[in-house]
Amino acid sequence: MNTPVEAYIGLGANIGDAAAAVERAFDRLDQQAGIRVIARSSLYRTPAWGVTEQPDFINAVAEIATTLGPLPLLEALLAVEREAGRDRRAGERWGPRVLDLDVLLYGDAIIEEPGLRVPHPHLHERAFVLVPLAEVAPSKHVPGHGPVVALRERVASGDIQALR
Ligand code: PH2
Ligand code: MG
Ligand code: MG
Repeated sequence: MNTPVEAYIGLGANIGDAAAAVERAFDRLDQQAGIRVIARSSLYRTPAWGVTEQPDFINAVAEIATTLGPLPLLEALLAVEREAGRDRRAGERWGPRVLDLDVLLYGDAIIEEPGLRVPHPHLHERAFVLVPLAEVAPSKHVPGHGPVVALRERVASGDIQALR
């Protein structure tokens, strides 16, 4: 067995019972072969970023330990999204979704593959990611950008509300 890698997953949803979808996704992640959930952030209600004319999101971050490589990890996330009812053919970029799972960080790796860029290309500028990430991994260093706490201090987060 490979040595597990510490990785961080962003969870988001804004269709239907989004909080329930995110809670369930934590469990489903933990049940995937090669993925163990180490820490769960609180759930946060966040205004939609990008396409703003859509319902607020529920966002959270999971710290995981995984023996999967980056692309098999992505495949496992997509499987959990599909199971939750996500149909990627129907979705517009940045549009509403029943569940979105993104690889934010994979160890200290920098990955540029078709379909997978790590660190997540917008991670350093999005409060809806940085607020939950700072809750579980404040001192984690984002390759190319610096410590999570420093990034989190730079973004406006007054409109983000912790739920539980
Ligand atoms: N995800 C997007 C686009 N906009 N806004 C918020 N608040 N939260 C998200 O997770 C989100 C978004 C595309 O993945
Ligand atoms: Mg996303
Ligand atoms: Mg995604």
